[in-house]
Amino acid sequence: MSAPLTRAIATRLLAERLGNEVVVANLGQASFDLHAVADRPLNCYTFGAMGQCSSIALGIALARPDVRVIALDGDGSLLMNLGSLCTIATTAPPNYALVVWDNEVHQTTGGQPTATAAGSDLAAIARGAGIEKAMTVRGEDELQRAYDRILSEPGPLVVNVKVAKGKSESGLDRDVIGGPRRFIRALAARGRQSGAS
Ligand SMILES: Cc1ncc(C[n+]2csc(CCOP(=O)(O)OP(=O)(O)O)c2C)c(N)n1
Ligand SMILES: [Mg+2]
Repeated sequence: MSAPLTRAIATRLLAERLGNEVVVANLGQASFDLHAVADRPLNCYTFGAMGQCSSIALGIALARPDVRVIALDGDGSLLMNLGSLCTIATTAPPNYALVVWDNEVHQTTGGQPTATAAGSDLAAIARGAGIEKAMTVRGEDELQRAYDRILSEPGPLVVNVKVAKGKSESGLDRDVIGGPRRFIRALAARGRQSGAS
């Protein structure tokens, strides 16, 4: 079996394909890696609010149906807010995709195992919540096919990505005012169009 994907590589593979999509990143590792490989004004980094990444991205997707929104969540964080999957299924925004970096640990706080280490299957839980397009991917080829779908198909999609354990090699200034302000301005400047692109 080939070595598991790293979160940094999976993030870079997405970043290489981004256009005008909004990307909302989970607190900690997901934001550190996204900032390191592809800092851009349409990235929304989150701080402190464990569990809220999928919901913040959902709110943006519902408010701006003309913009494709991709959330980069963590397994531990999504497990803290599983009801979010039901709200995603109920509201079903076609411009929404949830990617989960499933490293089976709370990496940011020291690597405590999450329920996915014991077999909980976030893609199956998402399907149970009513999201039909929910899958688990391993390896670069499967991941690229999932990105094809995220960037072209109507959502909502949930893509649970099995990634290796390990800390990001980068950090991120905790600029809780300037970061969101830059994002809000960039999103406002992205004029409204007739459909998600
Ligand atoms: C409500 C709440 N509880 C706990 C924390 C501390 N905390 C920050 S990140 C984190 C772990 C996140 O785990 P996961 O979503 O799997 O992301 P990873 O660190 O593995 O990338 C924890 C417990 C917090 N910020 N907020
Ligand atoms: Mg994790």
